Amino acid sequence: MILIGMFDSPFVRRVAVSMNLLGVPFEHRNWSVGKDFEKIRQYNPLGRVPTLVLPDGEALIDSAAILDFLDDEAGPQRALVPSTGKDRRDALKIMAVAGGAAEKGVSQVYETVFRPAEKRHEPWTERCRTQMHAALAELERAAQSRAGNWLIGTHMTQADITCTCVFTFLSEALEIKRTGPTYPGLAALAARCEALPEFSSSKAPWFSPDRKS
Ligand SMILES: N[C@@H](CCC(=O)N[C@@H](CS)C(=O)NCC(=O)O)C(=O)O
Repeated sequence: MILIGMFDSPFVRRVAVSMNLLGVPFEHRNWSVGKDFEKIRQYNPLGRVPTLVLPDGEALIDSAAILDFLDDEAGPQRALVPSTGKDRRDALKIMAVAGGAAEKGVSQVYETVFRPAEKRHEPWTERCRTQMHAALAELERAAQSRAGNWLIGTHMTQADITCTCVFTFLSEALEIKRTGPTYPGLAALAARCEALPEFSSSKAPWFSPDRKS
């Protein structure tokens, strides 16, 4: 399988980490949504990442659909989202809140990357920031209520993976630690996950020790 997209995207990264945890090998195409837009569009009409190309050439798009495919292949015993009941509902809710925080973070990044300074609209960025911090506050409450444990049940689930990929992305791309409230419960969860090889093998360039900024 071929995973398209850079690991600075929390959506790409949660797919990569999930494939690592499930033992599904993949080839990685480190394509940028900016400069490699046309190449990505050959596999995904939206030109977005992640895109997962299966061995028969079928291309799956959107991380939620890709994660659903991976869980389906793994079977209910190994699936990363609990298969039924309250654990499933809770995991899906945490994933939705974390995914929303990531979208609001991505919107803030795109405001500076894709839009010239004179076309930026501060009230829109402020709205995104408010939504992102409200989502993080909710995730922080969940993390603190489960301190030292996984977010759901007794083992790592997609809730932990998604929260970690999103928290790491927001910490690094937007430096939320420097500019906003701190989230010690999420930071502890992320530190625990990021120490695992399944996470560390899919790190974005900003983790590089020689990164200057
Ligand atoms: N809902 C999508 C969101 C993916 C997403 O926002 N990807 C960004 C990179 S982080 C992207 O492709 N941006 C380019 C664009 O939207 O044009 C998913 O979960 O896969």
